[in-house]
Amino acid sequence: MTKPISLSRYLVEEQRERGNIPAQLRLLLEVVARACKGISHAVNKGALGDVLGSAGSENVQGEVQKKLDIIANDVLIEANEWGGHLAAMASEEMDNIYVVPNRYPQGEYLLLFDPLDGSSNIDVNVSIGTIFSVLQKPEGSSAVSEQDFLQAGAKQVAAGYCVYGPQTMLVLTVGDGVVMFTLDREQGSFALTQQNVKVPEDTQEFSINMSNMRHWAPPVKRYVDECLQGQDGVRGKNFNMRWIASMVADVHRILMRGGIFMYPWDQREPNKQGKLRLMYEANPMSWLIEQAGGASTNGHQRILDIQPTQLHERVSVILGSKNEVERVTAYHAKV
Ligand code: P6P
Repeated sequence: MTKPISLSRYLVEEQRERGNIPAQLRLLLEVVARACKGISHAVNKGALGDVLGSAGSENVQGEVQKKLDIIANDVLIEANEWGGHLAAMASEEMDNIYVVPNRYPQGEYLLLFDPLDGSSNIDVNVSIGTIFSVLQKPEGSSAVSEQDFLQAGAKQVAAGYCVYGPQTMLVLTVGDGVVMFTLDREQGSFALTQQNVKVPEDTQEFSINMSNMRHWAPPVKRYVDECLQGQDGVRGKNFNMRWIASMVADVHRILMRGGIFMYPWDQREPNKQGKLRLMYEANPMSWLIEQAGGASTNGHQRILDIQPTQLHERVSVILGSKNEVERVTAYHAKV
């Protein structure tokens, strides 16, 4: 097998061939990748390091923060603030945006992240991950503000995640398809292991937290009921179900073999659009899925077209194999 190329070489050659990764964006992606290596190292310590358990604080979502949530957030802030490629950062773990301090030069990009998604899985050794999204600071805006972040997902210039599983893998798009890198711990760098990732348009695998069934809206209940009826029902085929309760792990599986992931609006908190956050979970994952030939809606519209009004706003998410997402979305249209 020929030696896989490194992330750095991939980014340089992409810029040379397609001109879609300017130097500052390449620096940003390499810094985020290096930060993810550091987070992977911390995650892998487990009980051998003082990294498990609760941090004794809550985030803006009102969720108890795990120690690793805080560690991962700090790693990303410290890795990115001095490079001159960013104007500001936003994180699930911070109420407000983090403006690059005056002691460092400000750049043209905005970085948003969920530093450690799937935290409830940390203490039980199940895959978790870092999700990130890159926007361009709007032209002409003087002092960077939260308003500058409120751009539709279609405006992203890069998006990706790092999944800390049996392998640590970095998955990335800059708008020219999806590529995957595997962390080579002997080299200490990410090696290109998959290009031109494609999500099959059909699937026999759905992913949803079934314990919420009684709270779902009718279109979601109809879709899942039909899957459960199997080959004797209207779908004429049997379905499998997976729910890892770690979006990064569920989305990675879908990128690798297809499937449909749903965290839909439900009646538990009717005033909330959903559980997942638009800016740093749904948008980056939706772009990756679309770049791999899949689809992603909130049941009514393409997620990447949603104009955000708040930094931490939530959204209903239905993403994955195109034909299945279109079916669920069509069921919503018939209500
Ligand atoms: P539930 C993790 O907390 C997360 O934000 C996603 O990664 C995951 O898909 C979802 O929440 C799991 O939610 O309600 O099944 O625990």
